[in-house]
Amino acid sequence: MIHDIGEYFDTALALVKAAGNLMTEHVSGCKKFELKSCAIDLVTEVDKKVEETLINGLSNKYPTHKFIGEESVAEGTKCDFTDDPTWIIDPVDGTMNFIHGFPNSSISVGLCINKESVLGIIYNPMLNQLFTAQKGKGAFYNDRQIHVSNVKLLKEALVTFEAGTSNAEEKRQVVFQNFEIMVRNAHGVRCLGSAALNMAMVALGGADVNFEFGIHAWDICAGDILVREAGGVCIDPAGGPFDILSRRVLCASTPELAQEVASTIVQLYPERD
Ligand code: LIP
Repeated sequence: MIHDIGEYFDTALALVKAAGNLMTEHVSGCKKFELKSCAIDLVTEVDKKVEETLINGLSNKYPTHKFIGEESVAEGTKCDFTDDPTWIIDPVDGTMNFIHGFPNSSISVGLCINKESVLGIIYNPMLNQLFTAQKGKGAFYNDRQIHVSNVKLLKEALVTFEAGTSNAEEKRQVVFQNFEIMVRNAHGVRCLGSAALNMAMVALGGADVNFEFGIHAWDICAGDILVREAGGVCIDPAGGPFDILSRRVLCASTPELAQEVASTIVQLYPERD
């Protein structure tokens, strides 16, 4: 079957932009939320509404396509990843930020065909930041083409990573150890509070490397193609090939930097998606 990626992209972009209005109604934060797996893993009605809007809009137009959405999986839908066209959706990536009114959260939508991401959209409506990529067509920030930096050494790199949404002791220890390693060895460290926006910053060249353990496919699907189309690399944090279901990601401006970080950090292997 021939897939019109450009047409899929246009449809998804229109839906994502419209869904962004559901978020901007809460620029000062969204104080009503529920807990999911633990006290720092959160969901709001807006997360659910954005996901429903995107899945309804896309499935009406493409009834044979499949979906993996953060909130549907949280509510018990199986995370079924096949060769079929599969939309992977994080309706609000950075829910903690969204709740507090810290304007770093995004709608992150990727489409995989034959298990490879072919388009990605990361939209932060709070700051009007739109990052997009389609396979073979480059990566864009608000319609301007973007490229990763040329940084090859950790000591010259601005690094982003996160404490994440699990407060399990083993995870916490690894975060603390890697924080110390990065503060000692990198040029600078930042935490944006949105895995998708962290990856978008690598694509933009504003940051040079990002890694995280415990993320899910919906946090990184769009970011993966965005970084690659911007000329960067996306790998497993131990240095091997990227695996979208592994709950592990490392993306960087150059392969040299990616491998240096992979060999420097303490590893964690969460249960797969
Ligand atoms: C979260 C990100 C956070 C990251 C977590 C998770 P959610 O997404 O915002 O930055 O550390 O691993 O990906 O739960 O807000 O969609």
